[in-house]
Amino acid sequence: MNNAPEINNSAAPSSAAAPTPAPVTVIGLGLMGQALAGAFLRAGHPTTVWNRTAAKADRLVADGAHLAPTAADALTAGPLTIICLTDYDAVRELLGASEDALDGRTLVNLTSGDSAQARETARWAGKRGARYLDGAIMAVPPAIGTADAVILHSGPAADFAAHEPALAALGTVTHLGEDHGLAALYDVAGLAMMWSVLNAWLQGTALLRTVGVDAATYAPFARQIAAGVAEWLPGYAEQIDSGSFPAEVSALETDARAMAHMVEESEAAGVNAELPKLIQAMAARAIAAGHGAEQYPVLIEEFSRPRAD
Ligand code: FVH
Repeated sequence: MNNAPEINNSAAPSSAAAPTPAPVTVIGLGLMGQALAGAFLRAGHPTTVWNRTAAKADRLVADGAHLAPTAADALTAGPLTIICLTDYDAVRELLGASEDALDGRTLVNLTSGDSAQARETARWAGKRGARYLDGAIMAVPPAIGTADAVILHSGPAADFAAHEPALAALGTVTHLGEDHGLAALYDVAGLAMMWSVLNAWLQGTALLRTVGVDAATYAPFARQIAAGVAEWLPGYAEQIDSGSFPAEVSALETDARAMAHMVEESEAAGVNAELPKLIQAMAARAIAAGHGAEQYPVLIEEFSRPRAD
């Protein structure tokens, strides 16, 4: 079954007669909230803003935003409110103090958090009559308002569809599914990818620096390897989804011998060997469980359960 989310790359302007931009509210004007409100303004949306520290709204007000005197006023200024605060505790504190303003509103919470917090906040908001979408921003503030800003949403599809034209002003917007926790899970999965790639690069860089190869020299080589490995993902995903791991290019026990070299090189060079040893230990467990002749993605079985000590 293909559950791939639909990606709507609709940040680019359309030549068709555009509907009048809907009013939007942005609560939270940190680095990201200011970028979000700025993108709405540039796209022509009447934009109401509110921030605990009001001075952060100054530039946006100069650009045409309306500063609401209270968070409750901001929430009732229009049908759609985007919230982007430090964390979910701040969101619940803020919304809890404005509960009466929530009935009939749609909230899109782009604050980072985990899936349990997203589901719990959706339940909480629903009990107060609000429609709720959770979201995750996979971009930095300068990218907001361009197609490079990928913003993931989860929650009721009808609520996403109702506000997609406005949300599209922020970037490439995607609806992942009805489960409110999905956006947060994709966010964490993306972070796992990002940090794993960076950690692998740092490991190699640390090794090469011991012989005088600087980071800038290694970076293009590392980039080529990362891009090449990325090409393997669709085929490896098929193996994982089918539960069959034939060694088409390399067996795990072959990889494990290379892992031993990585540990030995790291230790001999006097660089940190924790990460290579962790990978080696996971492979050793899979081999001990009889998977040595299978291909690398068979390690999904190690990743899919807590380590049994
Ligand atoms: N900045 C980024 O690149 C990342 C990209 C990925 C997604 N994150 C998430 O976005 C959330 C906000 O991040 P931010 O960069 O805008 O963060 P700050 O600049 O620190 O602004 C924080 C805002 O939250 C307000 N706030 C905090 N606590 C409360 C509270 N108890 N009541 C009301 N507002 C609160 C804060 O207000 P103030 O300090 O200016 O008065 C700021 O508006 C975050 O989840 C990232 O993980 C951004």
